[in-house]
Amino acid sequence: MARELYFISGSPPCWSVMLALEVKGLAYTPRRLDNTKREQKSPDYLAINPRGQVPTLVEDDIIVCETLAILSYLDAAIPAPPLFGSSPVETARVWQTICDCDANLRGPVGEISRPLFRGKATEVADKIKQAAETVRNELALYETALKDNDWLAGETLSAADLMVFPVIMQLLHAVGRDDAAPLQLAIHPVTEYFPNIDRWTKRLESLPGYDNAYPPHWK
Ligand SMILES: N[C@@H](CCC(=O)N[C@@H](CS)C(=O)NCC(=O)O)C(=O)O
Repeated sequence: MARELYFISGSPPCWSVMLALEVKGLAYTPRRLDNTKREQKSPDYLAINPRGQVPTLVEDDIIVCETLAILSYLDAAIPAPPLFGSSPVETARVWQTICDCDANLRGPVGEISRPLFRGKATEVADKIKQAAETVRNELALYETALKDNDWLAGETLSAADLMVFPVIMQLLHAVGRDDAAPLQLAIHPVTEYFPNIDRWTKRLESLPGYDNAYPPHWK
């Protein structure tokens, strides 16, 4: 069977799917789309994903769009290791963490990282600082959750970790830039401000296949 993943480098949802494929031990052909050329809006790609968004997983004639739909599909196809918990309460914790991240962290992280990646930090400094306050409050919750736990939602790695990790990595990549330093966002270095989160990111970085999923344009 031919398995392909369409992705844009650095896209957190794509990174989540790539990590899930590694965790499940599934080989695939990466199909990188160039956002600067708007390749995700080409007629060929729109025929696969009518919204022109990534990620999209293609397995022969099966096409799955939407990150969480792809993770659920992979988990149903290859149940071990489970990504969505092994008991009702674990499943609840996984979804709770994913929903919390989507509702409270993903947006403000984008408000920080987008202008920084585009070299526009000074122009929207106040907006970035405001978003950073929200993000610090969110990170404080993760910091507490990770105090006595290795993973975000249960005893083992789950879809919660795979969904939250790329969002936090995007943030850390952005706030670690030189032009973020004058903004004094109190997030970088993460070892100092959020040591439990730092240890958790290192746990994910040591997963087998981690390097295969790392955004190519950051290498
Ligand atoms: N809800 C979608 C969101 C996907 C999404 O926002 N993808 C972005 C990259 S992070 C994208 O495709 N951007 C390019 C575009 O919209 O043209 C999912 O989780 O799969």
